[in-house]
Amino acid sequence: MTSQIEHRLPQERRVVTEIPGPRSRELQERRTGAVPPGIGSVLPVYVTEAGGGVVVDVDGNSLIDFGSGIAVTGVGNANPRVVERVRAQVERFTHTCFMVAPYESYVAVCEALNRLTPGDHEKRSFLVNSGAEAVENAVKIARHATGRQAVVAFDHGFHGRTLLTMTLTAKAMPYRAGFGPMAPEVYRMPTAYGYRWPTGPDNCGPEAAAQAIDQIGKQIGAGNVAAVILEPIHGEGGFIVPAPGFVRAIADFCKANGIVFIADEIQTGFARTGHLFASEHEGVVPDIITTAKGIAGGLPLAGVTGRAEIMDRIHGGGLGGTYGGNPLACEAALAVLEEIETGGLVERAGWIGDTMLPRLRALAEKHDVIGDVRGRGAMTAIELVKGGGSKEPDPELTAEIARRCHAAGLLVLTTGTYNNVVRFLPPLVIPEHLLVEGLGILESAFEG
Ligand code: PLZ
Repeated sequence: MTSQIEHRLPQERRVVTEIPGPRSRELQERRTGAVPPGIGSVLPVYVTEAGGGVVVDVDGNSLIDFGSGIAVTGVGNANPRVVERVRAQVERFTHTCFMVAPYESYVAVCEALNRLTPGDHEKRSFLVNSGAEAVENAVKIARHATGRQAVVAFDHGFHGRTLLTMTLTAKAMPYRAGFGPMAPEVYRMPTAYGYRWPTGPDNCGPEAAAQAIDQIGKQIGAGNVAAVILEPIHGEGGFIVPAPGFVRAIADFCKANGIVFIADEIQTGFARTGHLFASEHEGVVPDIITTAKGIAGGLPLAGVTGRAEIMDRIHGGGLGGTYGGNPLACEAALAVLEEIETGGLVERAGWIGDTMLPRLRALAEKHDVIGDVRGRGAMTAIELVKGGGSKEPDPELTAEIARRCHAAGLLVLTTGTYNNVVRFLPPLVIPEHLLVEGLGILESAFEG
C-alpha cells in the first residue's frame, strides 16, 4: 500500500559514519555541560532534517524512523500540508492567548475533536500544551463534576511527569523514584496483561476486571471514585493491549457507578492503531478522552474532550493556560486531520500492522527470547525474555537489540515496566520499502 505523500527528503537509509557519528558526539559532549542527565535521549544523533520515513543527522546519516518522536509525527515529519498552514499562520499572528482574544482555528480543532472522538453524544473540547496537562485537566473536571476525590489508575499505566500525572503513573524508576510525596487520593489496580497473567491470556480480561472492581469496592468504595483513567493500550508500560473484555468491563462498571471513565488516548490516538482512536477497538465510549502527540504533527498541542454535561459544569475561568491551543499548533492540527482523511492514514496504519505483525510472529518462532508479539496497527512491539520457557524479562538483550538496530541505521525505541520491550511506531506515511528494510534490520539484529 503506497502513501500519497510526496517526500522532500530522499527516502533511503544511508549510514556514512559510526552512529552516533563524530559531529553528533561533539554535540553530545557540549550538551552534557548544558543539560542535566535527567533528560535522556534514546539515540544521541543530532538531527538536521526529517520527513516521510527518515531522520537525517549532522553527520549525513539517514536513519529509518520506527519511532515518530514517540508516536507524534504520524503524518510524517515536517509534513508539507502542516508546514504550509503553519507558515501562513506564523506570518499572520503567533499568539493572542485564546483567553484574551480568540481565533477560529481553535474552535475548528475542538469541533473536529467533538465530531471524531467515539460516541455521538454532545461533547465539548478545549486545548492545552502537553499530554500531562490534558490528563491533569481531565481529573480536575471529573472531580469537580462528581464532587468526589478518588482517582483510579492501573498497573503499567503512564500518564505524564507532573505531580498528579506522575502519581497516576505506575513505574517507580525513572518516573517516581525520589520525587515524592505523591499526590493524594490516587489508587492503583491490576491491569489485563495477558502475557503475564497467572491463569493465562484467555482468562485475563474478565479476571483482571473482577479483581480491579473488587479492590475498588474494598479499598475506596465506588461511590467515592471521581474517575478511572486507562490507556486503551498501555504505551510506556510495554505496549500492553488489555486482554479482551477488560476495557469494556471497566467502562461498564464506571457507568453503573457514576464514575467518569477517562480514556488516555495520548499515545494511541489519531489513526495510530488502525482506528482513529483505540477505544473503538473495544467498542467503548469514554466520558472524557485525552489526546496529544499525533494531533498536531509535532507542534505542542493536546486536547480534553468530554460529555457536554460534565464539561459545562466547570465555572467560567476554571480552565485554561497561556499557550493552550496556540494558533500555530491549531493550524497544524487542522492540517493533520486533513492529511489523515485524504491520505487514508487510518487504513494505512492497519496495513502497517498487517505487514509487521506476521513478520514479528515469524521472528518469534525462530527466537524463543521473543516471548510475546503484540500491538495494533502501527503500534506494535516484541517483549524479550530469557527464553527456554522462562518469561523472565531480559532488559540487557533488549538494549543490545536496540543498539544493533541503531548501528545499522534503524531508529527503534524500547519501553516497558521491565525495560524489555522493543516498540515500533513508524510514521503512518513511511514508504513500504523502508518498512520492509527496517524489519530486515531487526531480524538481522537477532542473528548477532
Ligand atoms: N499519557 C498515554 O504516552 C507520553 C512519554 C515520554 P506529554 N508518553 C511519552 C517520557 O518519557 O516522558 C504520554 C503518554 C500517555 C500521557 C503522556 C504524557 O504526555 O505530552 O509527554 O506530557
